[in-house]
Amino acid sequence: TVLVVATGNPGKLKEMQAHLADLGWELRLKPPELEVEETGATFAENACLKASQVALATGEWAIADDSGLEVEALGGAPGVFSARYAENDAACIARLLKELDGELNRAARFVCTMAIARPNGAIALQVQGFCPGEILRAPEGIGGFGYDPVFYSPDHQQTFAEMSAELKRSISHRGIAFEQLIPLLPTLATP
Ligand code: ITT
Repeated sequence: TVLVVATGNPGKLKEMQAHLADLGWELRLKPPELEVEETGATFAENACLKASQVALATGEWAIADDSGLEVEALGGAPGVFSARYAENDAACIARLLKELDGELNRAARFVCTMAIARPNGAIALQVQGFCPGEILRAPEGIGGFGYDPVFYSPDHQQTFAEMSAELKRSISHRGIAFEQLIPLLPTLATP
């Protein structure tokens, strides 16, 4: 069965493809011209919007990920605005570090909501994963994408950008969401 991966973010796409590899589904990329406006107020609303609209437009099953960083000292910002916090990843990190300048509370968490829509656009399932961490005062590491260089895991004593892709997959918000999603996939359709 075809499953369209409804993301335009290359970093996310790579991780989603790795999580979904070898499950028997025929993964397809979202047509690049197909862009969904994220008008929802929550990760769940945006994930469902993206999955539904891409499924409807392609007539195939679709999976979407809406994710972001919630920083305690910023009242949960940037949250659903994580991708739109600044022009690009480097500028997003620069803005975050500036907002947290002098702040001692560095607690944060990554959130990931994943939704799967049927070919008719109906949402078939939705899961959510969280990963706690701390925001460093300067970037460390070159792996991953987005806020990874400033997101430090106290458990593993490294940032998401310093750890291997395998370790990130096993502990990240996206990994935790996939842990819930993967056992449910066979109940939706035979791949
Ligand atoms: P799509 O909607 O096309 O999937 P997007 O980048 O707009 O791409 P989101 O609206 O879900 O996706 O924004 C998520 C943002 O949160 C993303 O751009 C990163 O800045 C950040 N983010 C999410 N997961 C991350 C991760 O694993 N590591 C670092 N940053 C992450």
